[in-house]
Amino acid sequence: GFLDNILSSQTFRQGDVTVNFIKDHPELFEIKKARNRATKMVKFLGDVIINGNEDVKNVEKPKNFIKPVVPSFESNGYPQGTKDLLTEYGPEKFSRWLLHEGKVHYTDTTMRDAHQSLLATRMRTTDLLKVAEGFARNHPEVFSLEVWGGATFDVCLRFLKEDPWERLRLLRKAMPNVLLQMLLRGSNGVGYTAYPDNLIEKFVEQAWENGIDVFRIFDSLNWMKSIAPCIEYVRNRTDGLAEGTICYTGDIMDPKETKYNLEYYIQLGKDIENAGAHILAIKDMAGILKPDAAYELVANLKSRINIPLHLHTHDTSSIQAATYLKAVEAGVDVIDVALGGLSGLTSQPNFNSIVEMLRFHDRGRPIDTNKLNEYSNYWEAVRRYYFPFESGLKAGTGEVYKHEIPGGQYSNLKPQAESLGLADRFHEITEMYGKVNELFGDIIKVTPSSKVVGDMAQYLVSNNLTIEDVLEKGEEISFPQSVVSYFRGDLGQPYGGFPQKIQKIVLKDEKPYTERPNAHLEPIDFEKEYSEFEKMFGEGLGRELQITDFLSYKLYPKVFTDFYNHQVQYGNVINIPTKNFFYGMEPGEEIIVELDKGKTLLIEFISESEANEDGIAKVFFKVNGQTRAVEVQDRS
Ligand code: 3PY
Ligand code: ZN
Repeated sequence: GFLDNILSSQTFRQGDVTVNFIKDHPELFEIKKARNRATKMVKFLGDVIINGNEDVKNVEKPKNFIKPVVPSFESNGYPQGTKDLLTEYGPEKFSRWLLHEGKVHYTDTTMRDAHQSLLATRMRTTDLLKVAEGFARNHPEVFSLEVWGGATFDVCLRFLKEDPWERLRLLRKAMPNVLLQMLLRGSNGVGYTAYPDNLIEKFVEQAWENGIDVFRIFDSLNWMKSIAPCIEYVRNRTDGLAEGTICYTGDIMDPKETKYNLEYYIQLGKDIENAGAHILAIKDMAGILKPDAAYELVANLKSRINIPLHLHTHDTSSIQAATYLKAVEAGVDVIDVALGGLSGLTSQPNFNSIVEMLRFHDRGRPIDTNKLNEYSNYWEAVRRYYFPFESGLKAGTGEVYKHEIPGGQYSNLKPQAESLGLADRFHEITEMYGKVNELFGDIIKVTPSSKVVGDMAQYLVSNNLTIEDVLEKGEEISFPQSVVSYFRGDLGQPYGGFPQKIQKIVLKDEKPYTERPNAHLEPIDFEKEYSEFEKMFGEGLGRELQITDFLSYKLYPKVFTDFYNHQVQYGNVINIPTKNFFYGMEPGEEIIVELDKGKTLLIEFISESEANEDGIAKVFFKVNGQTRAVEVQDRS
C-alpha cells in the first residue's frame, strides 16, 4: 500500500526525508490513486455480492457457464485489410474499387446488431475485446465490422456503466486494419429524438476521430431531409465512408402495394446517391425482404445506381439465407452476417453458413471457416453469461410479415411487456403493433418510429383499448408522449404525410409542424457549454474530461449523469469479468482484473457479514494478498 511504499523507499530508509519527499516522488501519488481505484472496484463487487446487479436482479444465480475459448492467432503484424485500402485510396476511389470487386463482401455485425437483437444490446466491452485483435488478424478479408452506434451507445452508459467512446477506442486499437462501422439514426444521432445539427456534426467528427470508418445513415421515416445532412457531415468532417440507407418495408412483389413499391425505393436510392453517399444500403430491419423481392430490388438498384450496394437483414422469419442468395445473384456488393453463436432469428443470418453456401459460387469469397467456427464457439459460450437478456424466441416466425417489428426492437419488447405485467399477452401486443401501423398510415418502422408504434401498441393492450376506441373516443385518451411527439413532427415527416384524422385525435389542440425538427433546436455553443460542463463534472471520472464526454452528456444528460455518479462511486467497471459484473462472486473465488495499463489486481472474495442494525454489511476480500473490507448498504 501507500505507506509500505514510503517505508520501503530507498531515500526514506536512508533518512533523507524532507518536506519535499512526496513532491519529489509523484509515483507515490500514483500508487495512492491506484489504491483508491482498487477500493472502488471491490466496493462495486461487494455491492453486487450483497445486492445483486440491478440489471439482472431477480434471476437465479446460474451455474452452467463454460469458459469461452479465445481462438489463437499469429501476433506478428496485422495483415492488410479494408481499412488500409481506405487510407490508401480515400473514400471515392475506395467506393469505385468496391463497386468493381466482383466477389461478395461480408460485414460482421456480431459486435453491434447481433447482440442488440438477441441480448437487448447488453454485450460488454471486455467480451468484445478478447477476440477483437485475433479476429482482425485471422480475418482481414471481411469488409467491415459493425461495432458501434444504434442502441449500443445508450445501453453502454445506462446499463453497462461503460463509456461507449472508450469501447470504440479500444476496438479501434485492437483492429487497425479493417473497417469499423456504425449505425447512425440521421438527425436522431444515436438517440430517440432530433438533436441540434451542430451536435450531430460534432458527433460524426468525433466518431471518425475515435475510430469509425463507415457511417450507415438512415432515417426512421426514410426522410431525405434527415439523411442528407449526415452524408454531408461525413463528407466534410471525415475521410470515412458515408453509407446512405433505404429502410425497407412492405413487399414490392405484392401487386396491391402502392406505397412502398419498386419506384419508391429506386427514387430514394437515387436521392441518396445524389446526396453524395459513397455506398447505398438497404436496411431490412424487420427481416421481411423476401428472396424474389430482394432479386428485383437489388437488380434494379444495381442497374440504376453507380455506387456499391450493401444489404442488411434480420433472420426473424428463418428464410433470409435465401434472400441473400438471390441478392448475391442480382449483384449485391456486401451483405451483413453475424458469427454463428450470435446469429439467426432476430439477429443476422449465420456468417459461417453463408460462407459455405457460397463456397463454390462464382461470387463466393473464400474464407477459412475453421477459424470462423472457433469464433462462433466463443460467442456461444459468452452468450450464456447474458441469459437474462435472451428474448425467449425459440423458432423463426412467419408473423413478422404481419407485424413488421424490427429485430432490434423484438428483443426489447418481450421484457418490456413482462415489466408491464403483459407477458402472457405478448402476441396481442405484436398483433396490435401491426394494427397501429395501419392506423398511423403504414409507416417505416425503425428506431425511433418503431418505438412510437410499440409504445402505442403496449398502451392500447395494457388499457384494454381497441383501434375503434381510439377512433371513436380518442379525445378522452391521453396518448403516450412518444406518440404525441411523433404526430407533432418531432421525428420528421412520413412519406405521404400524416393521416389527418388520427393526427387530430392525438394532438387535440396542438399544432403540428412540417419543417425539419432540428430547425426548432438551438445550436450548441460549444465553447460556453463545454466550460460549464467542466465545472459541473470536474474530476470525478478520475481522468480529464474529454469532448466525447460532453457529447455523451448532450445526447443523454440524465443517463450520462447517472453513469458519472456510478464512476465516482465505483470507478471504471469496464474490465470486471462479465460473470462477476452481473452475478457477483462465490466465496473463495479469485479473479484477476486489470486496473489500467499493466496494473492488475488479484481479487479474492472471502466472506460477507450479516447486515448490522443500520443495514450495513461487511464484505471481506483479499486484494493482491492484503485483506480488505468494504461496507455495503444492504438494499436486498
Ligand atoms: C437501431 O437504430 O438501433 C437499429 O438497429 C435499427 O434497426
Ligand atoms: Zn438491424
